[in-house]
Amino acid sequence: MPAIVLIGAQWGDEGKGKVTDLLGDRVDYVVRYSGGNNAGHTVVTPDGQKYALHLMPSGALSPSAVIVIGNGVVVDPKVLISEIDGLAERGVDVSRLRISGDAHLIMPHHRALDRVVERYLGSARIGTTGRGIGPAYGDKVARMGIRVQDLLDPGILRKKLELALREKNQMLFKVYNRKALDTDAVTEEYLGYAERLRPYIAETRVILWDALDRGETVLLEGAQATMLDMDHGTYPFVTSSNPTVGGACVGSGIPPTAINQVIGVTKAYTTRVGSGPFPTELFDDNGAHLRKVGAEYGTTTGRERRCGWFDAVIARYAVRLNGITDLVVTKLDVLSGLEKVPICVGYEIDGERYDDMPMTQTAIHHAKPIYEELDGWWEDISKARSEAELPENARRYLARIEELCRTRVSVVGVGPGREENIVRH
Ligand code: 2SA
Ligand code: GDP
Ligand code: MG
Repeated sequence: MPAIVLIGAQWGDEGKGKVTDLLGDRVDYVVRYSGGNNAGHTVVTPDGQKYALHLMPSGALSPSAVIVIGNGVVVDPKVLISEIDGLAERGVDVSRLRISGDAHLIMPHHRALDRVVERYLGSARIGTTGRGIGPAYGDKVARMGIRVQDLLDPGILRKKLELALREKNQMLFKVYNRKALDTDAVTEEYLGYAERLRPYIAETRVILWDALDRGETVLLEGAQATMLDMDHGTYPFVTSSNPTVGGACVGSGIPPTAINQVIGVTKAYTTRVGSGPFPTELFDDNGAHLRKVGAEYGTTTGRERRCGWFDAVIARYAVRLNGITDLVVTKLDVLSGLEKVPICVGYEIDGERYDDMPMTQTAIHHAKPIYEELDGWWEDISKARSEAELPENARRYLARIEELCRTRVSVVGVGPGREENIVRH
């Protein structure tokens, strides 16, 4: 029963979409298990076409896989429908989509609250994507959420919406000075979406269990990443779900015993969007090099990504936390042309050395990176397809990452294209 989990090992945008696409032909099912349309995965297909996917699993671009939106996802139906239509227009067969009836819906009040709460937080804001993710998960946990299956029962939909909007309109929106939302209008809007989504709604757990029983391969595709995990990341500067390996089981209904490979994706350097601690962040020309050469702008919001050196403390944390069996190091090509490529091997916090993540948020905010300075390389490596074709210093850099993370680097990305990789194992 092979299930593979794909996890972001940093703060997101490691290139997970490209890796899913790469695995494409080997997998029969691709499942999104957490997050919503805050995610942004960029895939460049062999014919040079670029796709930016938000809710649809990246497996949508491999022609045969069944694509599943699991129960752990929060679905903005308007965004999903426009993504379905956009892919269909470009010739992608979207009839392979299955959506769990237990996935929660992002409602207009969630999007409104996401924005006003960020404003309310001021300088303490999280830097969310503004897509309503946090408030939707908040209502899920408070047992006030509206689920995809509720779209199939107009009476229930209206009743649940009335309840949710009474609370939002009479309390929260008053506090935040927002105009009340109209139950009738929202019900009508969502019943329209129901008609479009009805053919795709299914009991996805049984579909996946049956697939595993038949020996088919299921890929659980992560969105966001380890350091954005609600429990294991840099709380409160995290997303409101569990992108880590445990979240893959919870958000899909697949048991942990079905998982036999955990692929972690990391960039050869580090980026982060939004607020929160980032020990190796660069504010100099090197940071500007990484942003420019790596085209580090958000796929969903277009925000500039913060850039810094590779942080082995974080990468090792992700390896241990998720049980990563294979590491994919993307964007090694972006480091070409730098005199030195430092790797952070530990932190100095208030005079003490840490090789692992410190316990408190305050300590992480005070962490100063301890660097090992490796020599850089000048060659363009985007044409390399085997390790032997890499400059010696690039090989040394990879070997050091492997050593520090204590897991094997199986694939190295040398460009955004589907074929721009070195497969080592
Ligand atoms: P949210 O909207 O509640 O999930 O935001 C909470 C934090 O999670 C971060 N976050 C992300 N970080 C990196 N990439 C993400 N997806 C997009 C992309 C981001 C974009 O692929 O580029 O376009 O801006 C993503 N989604 C959420 C977010 O920055 C907050 O720090
Ligand atoms: P995801 O959220 O993890 O799927 O990643 P994103 O798609 O948000 O961001 C990763 C970006 O890096 C995308 O624009 C990819 O096309 C690009 N990319 C992926 N792998 C490589 C690589 O090896 N080299 C370069 N230069 N770009 C890459
Ligand atoms: Mg992304």
